[in-house]
Amino acid sequence: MMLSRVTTRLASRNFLRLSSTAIPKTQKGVIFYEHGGKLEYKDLEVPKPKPNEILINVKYSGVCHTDLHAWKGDWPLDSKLPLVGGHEGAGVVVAKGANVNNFEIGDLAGIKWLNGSCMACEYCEQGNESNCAEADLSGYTRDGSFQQYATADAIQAAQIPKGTDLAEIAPILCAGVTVYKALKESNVKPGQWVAISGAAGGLGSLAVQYAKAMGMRVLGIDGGAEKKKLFDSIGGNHFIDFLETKDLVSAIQEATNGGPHGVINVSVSEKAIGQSVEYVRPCGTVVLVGLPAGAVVKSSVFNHVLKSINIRGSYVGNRHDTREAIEFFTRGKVKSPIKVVGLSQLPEVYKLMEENKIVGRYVVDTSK
Ligand code: 8ID
Ligand code: ZN
Ligand code: ZN
Repeated sequence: MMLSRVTTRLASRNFLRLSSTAIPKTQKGVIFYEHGGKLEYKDLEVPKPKPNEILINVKYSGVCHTDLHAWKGDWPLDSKLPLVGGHEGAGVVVAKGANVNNFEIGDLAGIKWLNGSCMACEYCEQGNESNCAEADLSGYTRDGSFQQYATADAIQAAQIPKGTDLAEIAPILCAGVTVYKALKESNVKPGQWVAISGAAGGLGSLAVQYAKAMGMRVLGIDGGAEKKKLFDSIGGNHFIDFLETKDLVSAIQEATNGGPHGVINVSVSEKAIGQSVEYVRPCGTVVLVGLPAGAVVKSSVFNHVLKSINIRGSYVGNRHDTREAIEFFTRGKVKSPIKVVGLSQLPEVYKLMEENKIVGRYVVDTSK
């Protein structure tokens, strides 16, 4: 009697807990087989969650510039191939592994860049999970959210409150969390100036809003009338068009009465990063977020010392940053400036991104 009970329990642990709606065997997704190769919209196998994972029926996924880097393969970090990209996926939990206790079938959940980590090293212990050597990255070291069904480590998956608009929250899962963390790292206080370089892109347009919600005055730098229009509409204080401004450093220092107290670099431009080191206010902080391929940041030692500036890198955010970034969104303090297109149109979005023509964030609807 006892033995059969134990056997039954063990046997049931090996089964996934499934949703009432049937999970198909195949699904639509976008996959590429080599870097820069064809982005194929096709039928893919539905992945199975491991004991510590949930299976999410992804409804919407944001398209981050990181996805473009992953496809091009222009970073010194190996990705898996073939690869399904995407790491801003929002959807519904449809199955879970036997060890998952923090999600139920039917809950809303989000796929982030950091899909999982060892949770045992010194970085994980301190809440710096993205710096873990074992970090497992959605849409990079494992297949991501550009498919209708994707798996996520239940510990790292984002908890999304019931009733949330899944298309609008999608960009918060990477862009929102990343800029929120970067703004905290900048140490800019309420009433002080922060400059957002790349202010009308996916990360930038959220950075402007988080900064406002945190009480900062925001100077935005980007190029073109459409970008200025978006910046003004989301509450930015002063816009500098880098395509039209001759002496950018002086213009920014003048507009902020001596330079911004902090700079968030979210452009994909080595030149812009170099300029930020020059225009930042004495004792201010330059935060590096954007990752232009092969870029190096140069800072004159004399300038660096006499102005006593800080230059620091900021890499996504941890679970707590995620929770807080989602709360800002849920409370209506930040809105996602999104354009929704079908998943099958992903190659066109990549093209626009490459030409720097994206204003705000594109989100793909996985049903189309
Ligand atoms: O954790 C991280 N550090 C992290 C997380 C997520 C994304 C880093 N990223 C990186 C991406 O890999 C990418 O390199 O941040 C960068 C920006 O991602 P994004 O916001 O998704 O890219 P976007 O929507 O294309 O926006 C870039 C903006 O920069 C502007 C463009 O016009 C665009 O609006 N820009 C460029 I390119 N050159 C500029 C310049 N010289 C510029 N703006 C001002 N000055
Ligand atoms: Zn991203
Ligand atoms: Zn670790």
